[in-house]
Amino acid sequence: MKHWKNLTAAVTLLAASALSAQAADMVLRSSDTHPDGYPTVEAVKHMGKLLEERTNGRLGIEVFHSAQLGQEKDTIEQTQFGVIDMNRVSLGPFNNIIEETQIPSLPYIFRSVEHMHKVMDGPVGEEILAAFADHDLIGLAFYDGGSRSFYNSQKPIASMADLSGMKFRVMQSDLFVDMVSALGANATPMPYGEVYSSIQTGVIDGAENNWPSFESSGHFEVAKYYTLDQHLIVPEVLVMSKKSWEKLSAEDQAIVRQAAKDSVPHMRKLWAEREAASEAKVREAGVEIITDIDKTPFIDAMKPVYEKYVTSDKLKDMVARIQATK
Ligand code: GTR
Repeated sequence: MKHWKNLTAAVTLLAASALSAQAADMVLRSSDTHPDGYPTVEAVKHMGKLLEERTNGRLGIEVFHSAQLGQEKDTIEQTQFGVIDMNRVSLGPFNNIIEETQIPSLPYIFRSVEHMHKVMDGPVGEEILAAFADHDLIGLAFYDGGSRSFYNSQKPIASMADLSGMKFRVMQSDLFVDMVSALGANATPMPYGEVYSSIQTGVIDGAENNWPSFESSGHFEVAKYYTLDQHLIVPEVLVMSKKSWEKLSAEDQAIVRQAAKDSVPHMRKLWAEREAASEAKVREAGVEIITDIDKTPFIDAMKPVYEKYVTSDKLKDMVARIQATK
């Protein structure tokens, strides 16, 4: 029921925009959960400008930010149906449907953001993008999502023992539920848009995210302790509906692919700026930042998660290639 209500709202909004959009002959409608000005939103707008320039206005993009078209899981389905043309999402909500996306979503798989860039810019990244094609989607490019750490409203957390029994929201992915359980805490998968009020009312003790999301969502107002355990460096992905893709000529498909790739350096620049600005804002608000933590027990605790999710030879090989990437 809720699903259909969301779908109806999205269709109404998209129909209204079709009447008003005049910048380009074909306007691709793109969804994002983040507010206007967030690096992912601005990067897709930048891609839209490149498209307009390169097609003399035949193609353009309109970004529906702030979850106007719904929460990520619902918008993914709508993109598969072709109701939404493009979507910028975390890889997390794809974990239960596209097994390859689980690999860069594994805790502590990347040693650093630089390591993640190297992997996702290379053959492993291309293989993961290609995997979307079996699910009515076209994987276009990866964006940055920094590193994710736990925050909560209760107490400073500096060790796994401190996490014990606490309740954390995770993205709707079984892998993240198991990650939190392996650390001795309880996971509640829920849409991003419900996290603020759930922390405020005590339904959960906290959640986990990067600096820009912790800040832009306002979660730092209700969760005053942020522990930089950096358990995840999950890339974000820009996808297109296969239905919309098939309406384009081969030439335009190539232009769309290239414009998506060309938006990545712009995104990375905006990301670095926003990370610093968000950190400053959160610190200024008096959030206690816990940096003195030994990550080794956290990393060791992830062994059963790897054993459960990295099962086939294909996935094992992918993990090995990531670990071997210098
Ligand atoms: C953000 C990410 C979003 C969304 C959100 C979440 O960092 O950019 O796409 O996945 O986290 O936790 O739901």
